[in-house]
Amino acid sequence: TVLATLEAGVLKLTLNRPEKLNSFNEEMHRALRAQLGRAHAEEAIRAVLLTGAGRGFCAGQDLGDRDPRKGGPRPDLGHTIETFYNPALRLLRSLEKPVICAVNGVAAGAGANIALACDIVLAAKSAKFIQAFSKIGLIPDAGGSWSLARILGEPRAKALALTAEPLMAETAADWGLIWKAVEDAALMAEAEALAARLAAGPTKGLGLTKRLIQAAAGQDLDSHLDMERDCQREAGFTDDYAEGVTAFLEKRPPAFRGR
Ligand code: LHQ
Repeated sequence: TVLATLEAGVLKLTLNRPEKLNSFNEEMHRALRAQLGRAHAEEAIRAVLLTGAGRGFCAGQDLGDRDPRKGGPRPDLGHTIETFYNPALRLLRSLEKPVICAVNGVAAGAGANIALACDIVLAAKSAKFIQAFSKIGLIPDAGGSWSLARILGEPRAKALALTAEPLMAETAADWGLIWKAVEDAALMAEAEALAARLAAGPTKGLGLTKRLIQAAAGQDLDSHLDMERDCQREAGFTDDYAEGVTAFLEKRPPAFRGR
């Protein structure tokens, strides 16, 4: 349910239940979590590229999995979130390597919010983001109520979440919700080139940069300046920093090794 390839430092993960628009069943949850765990553990992985198979990116939770018409007790959605979505979100955000998301088609519900949790989001111009939750009586999960409010502010966050109106990729980019909207036919090539470029980068420094930017909204400038000092100290001890400066002085491109 998740195709994984590792090439030149890029772990490419393709959500792969195209007949259900790559909505999450338990098997896909487990597969994604295993791959994200692997991205943390393996030094050879220096960037992650997340995308979807077929015409959609991801339609969120597979709603066929818990059909109320079948009767029985009401499902504990908090349990699903605690077991699957929250760990995946935490793994994505805490991974100190760039995560690129190529939103190849519709991203709905938790599928939209998993995309928004990635570091750099490219979307096909035909793709749309739908906070579908309110249509079925739920709240935006997978970090959505947090990221929408933070990125867009309350007016747009509330309107998107309360109405579930689709947001086209170009508007999402205009609003700063994603990095850019690209022509459908160019999406994968552009996303792969970006992932390859970042995978050849100074991984430790990129990871520390991600850590800092994510921490910014949660602390005051004074604390943040201390954190920058500590992170820069750590970056300054890396082989890649020595290589970066050496390459600059020798007027040649750097050969970073990710440590
Ligand atoms: C699907 C799904 C889907 C199953 C398309 N499930 N089959 C929820 C509960 C539990 C725990 C915690 O978290 C959550 C978080 C959530 O994610 S809640 C939100 C769940 N997602 C949605 O409500 C979105 C439902 N899907 C849609 O509204 C539409 O499918 C969209 C707008 C995504 C795409 O529309 P279309 O392009 O018109 O495609 P379609 O609706 O015809 O879908 C194609 C097939 O995929 C179809 O199956 P079929 O057998 O009829 O061809 C759909 O039933 C299936 N599918 N999403 N979430």
